[in-house]
Amino acid sequence: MTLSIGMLGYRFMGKAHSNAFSRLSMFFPDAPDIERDVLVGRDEDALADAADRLGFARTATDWREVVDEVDVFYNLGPNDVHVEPSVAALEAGVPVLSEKPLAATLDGAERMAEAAAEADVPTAVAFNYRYVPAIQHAKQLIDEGAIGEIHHVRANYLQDWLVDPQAPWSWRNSEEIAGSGALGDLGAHSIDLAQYLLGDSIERVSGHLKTFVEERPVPGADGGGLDAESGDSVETRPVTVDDAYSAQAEFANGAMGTFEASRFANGQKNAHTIAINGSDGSLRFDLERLNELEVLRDDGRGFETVLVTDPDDPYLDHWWPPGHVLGWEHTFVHEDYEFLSAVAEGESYGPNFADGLAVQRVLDAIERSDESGRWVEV
Ligand code: 4PW
Repeated sequence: MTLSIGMLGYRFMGKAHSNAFSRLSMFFPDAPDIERDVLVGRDEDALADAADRLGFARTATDWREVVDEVDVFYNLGPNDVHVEPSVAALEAGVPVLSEKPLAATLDGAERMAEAAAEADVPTAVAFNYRYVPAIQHAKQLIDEGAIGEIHHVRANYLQDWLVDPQAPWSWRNSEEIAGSGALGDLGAHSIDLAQYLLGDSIERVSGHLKTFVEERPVPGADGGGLDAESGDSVETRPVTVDDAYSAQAEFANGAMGTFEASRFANGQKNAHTIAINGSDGSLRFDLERLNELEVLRDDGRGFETVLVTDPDDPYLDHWWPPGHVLGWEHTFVHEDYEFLSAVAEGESYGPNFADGLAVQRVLDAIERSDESGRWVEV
């Protein structure tokens, strides 16, 4: 059986998933066969060029015409186009992977989760950092009880691509398109990781959002984004989302969470860290050193840096000999392997749209807390 793939979006995430598709048959021979069928976008020339580079057989400028013609639909567009195409695909019985956050609004995320609950097919929300082998190792340790009862989780996701006030505007700066800023783009990952690792949900939060620069130059032909050059346009567009957020959280089992994300953390490029303290030990992870997990056990030896690159570590038997490290792009290979296998086998998959909605409820609560100046229930 060959699964035909339709993919909306061909920039950053489009490249990441297309790269993963190319690696699948080479490194995961038991993955289902796939065919890159149709690439969807609005700009015909850019789309044709992208289809050529990313290996798609055909293109379409209207998702409505193709969403029911494929076996799997990848929705990698900006957040405001997650809802309609994904719901239409699910109504046609087509499994969907959506980029994160699940939607620009809580209402949109609820619609997606409802459509997923009604469709008898797997859905996925692209929380790719669950697929870092060191994170899966951390999950195993927590589930085995190696660090005991969890008291604290502390998660930061820090970038600095907007610290220059002349960094150009992009869709990530628009509330209408993105929903929120650092909160949804970065915080969604931390919140998902924390809830996943602890196997617990956040019940109430106190949040603070901040926008440091209120308008930015319109982008040049290449658009704005994480690697855009500073703009010199005198024309500007308003920034209508947060540049940074912080939040305190309480988990159902009583654990305390502290969260922060920023696009103004000067010198930090993609520093996604999570630390967990339990009654019998602690764990520390930093995405910029993603092959390592720092582990404190109850044996008096202090923190030990464990290199998670052995063949018996998660997914490592598919790659290279011990010590031959993996990178950011491998998380997408693992994610697509698991999702496409679930689709081929007709099995359930997680993180799915229900997990995406659970994160979206926390994002929404953090915004409500910021507005009211009080702790709020999720
Ligand atoms: O995972 C991260 C995202 O959530 C990415 O590496 C870049 O920052 C792109 O969007 C956000």
